[in-house]
Amino acid sequence: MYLTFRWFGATDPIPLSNIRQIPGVRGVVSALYDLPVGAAWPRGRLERLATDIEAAGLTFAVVESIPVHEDIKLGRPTRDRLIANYCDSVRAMGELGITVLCYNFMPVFDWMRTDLEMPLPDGSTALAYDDRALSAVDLSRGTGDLPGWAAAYDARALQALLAAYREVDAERLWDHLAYFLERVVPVAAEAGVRMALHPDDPPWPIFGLPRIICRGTDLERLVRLVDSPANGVTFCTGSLGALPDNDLPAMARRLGSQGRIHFAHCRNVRVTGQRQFHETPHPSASGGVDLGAVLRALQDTGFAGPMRPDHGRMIWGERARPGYGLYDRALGAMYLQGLWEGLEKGSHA
Ligand SMILES: [Mn+2]
Repeated sequence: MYLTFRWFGATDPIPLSNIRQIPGVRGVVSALYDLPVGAAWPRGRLERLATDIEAAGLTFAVVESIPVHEDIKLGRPTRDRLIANYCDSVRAMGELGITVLCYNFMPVFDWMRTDLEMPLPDGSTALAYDDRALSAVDLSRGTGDLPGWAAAYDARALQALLAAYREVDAERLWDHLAYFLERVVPVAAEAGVRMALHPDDPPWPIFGLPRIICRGTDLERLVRLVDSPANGVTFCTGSLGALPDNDLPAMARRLGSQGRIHFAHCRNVRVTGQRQFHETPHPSASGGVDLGAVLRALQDTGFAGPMRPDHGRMIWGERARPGYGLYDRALGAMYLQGLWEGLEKGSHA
């Protein structure tokens, strides 16, 4: 593996020069954030972003993400034009040598939390989710009461979208995912880009919307939809780890041995009840995910792709985008590479 770090582009308050100073971090995970969903990404824009990253002594390793337009997930007739745009963006990535694309297929909302600043006993704060708190949110007034989503949709647009999804159950969503991948994966393979589907976060349906990438069996089904090495997953330990039934090391071993893990997101969570969890520091001892066992599985299956520390807490008084401060993610980067080195050296002892 090689270590990467997410950076939100020129508007990110964390400069690339700071990321460059985290030992071991070689790659940057970024995207074009100001384009409308569904637009083809101009190659020149992507190239300028790559140039900025390279000027800082880093490489543009992963695009996270090119968002999938809701019309594709809904299977609307407009999807063919939108998929053609998506393929253009993938080709642009390939031409610039950016080889991994992290994306997701969650209806309407991707990540969801009910508290962005849950205090932990050590005085830090972390992102948290409680299904009971989520069911108390009234979406008839739009997304104003949803932490992190306040400006996403007005009430009318949201209600129209939710109504459209009443026709789309989980199996229909699988059909739409297959339709999308059958068209995009061959283009990605040709372009030298590996598609890495991010699991649903949290891994269960919310607001009656289907979520289909939640368990090991879902990931296996996904990679079989289009049987190509370019059709793989982002192995996100925090998303998958919110379901106690998920045996993460076993899942990593199975998918890794098929060569279908193209990107690893590593973080830890503590499950505190039924569909209730909060994020924790990265080390295994801090939460419910055995990162040591996951990294060993990745190492045993020869994982050579990018890995990044996923969400961090807010520590040392930092104010930043929820989950994406510098300090705790930098600690995570140090933990992950120490763990990796220890496993590597231990296995050669
Ligand atoms: Mn993740």
